Amino acid sequence: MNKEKTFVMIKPDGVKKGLVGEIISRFEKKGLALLELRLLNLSREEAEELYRVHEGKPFFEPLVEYVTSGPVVVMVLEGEGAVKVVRSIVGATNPQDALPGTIRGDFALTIEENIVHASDSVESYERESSIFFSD
Ligand code: 3AN
Repeated sequence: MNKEKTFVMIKPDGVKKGLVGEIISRFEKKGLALLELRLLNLSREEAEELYRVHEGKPFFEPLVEYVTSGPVVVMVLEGEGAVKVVRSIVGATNPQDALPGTIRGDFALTIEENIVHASDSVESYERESSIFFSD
């Protein structure tokens, strides 16, 4: 058994396009359990902390501006191999490389607005989820 947790954020474009239900439904249908769920507006500090690994890169500032531009939905999902399973449901970072059937493959066109963020490791999950959820 390799039951683990992962963190997902539906970005402002996902919320604006009315995809919250569709996205959560894909995770639920796969068999992942929804442990935490919040709709909120990210502060600049929260956005900078979430994307800390990208600090100094040319897309960092536009990325922070973008994720603070409207409401987002953050959640914690749990299940067997959740980190890897969720990344495969989400699809490649660049939606132009994301396969049809993945969230980015079906609903996004550009890397700047790629609908969802999902943790890339258990360590990232722990750091990212602690920004929004205690415990
Ligand atoms: P992922 O979200 O698939 O884990 P990361 O962590 O490499 O991908 O990137 C985080 C976010 O930064 C992406 N979701 C995307 O919005 C943005 N991003 C990453 N690479 C680029 C890039 N080359 N140009 C513009 N934005 C980027």
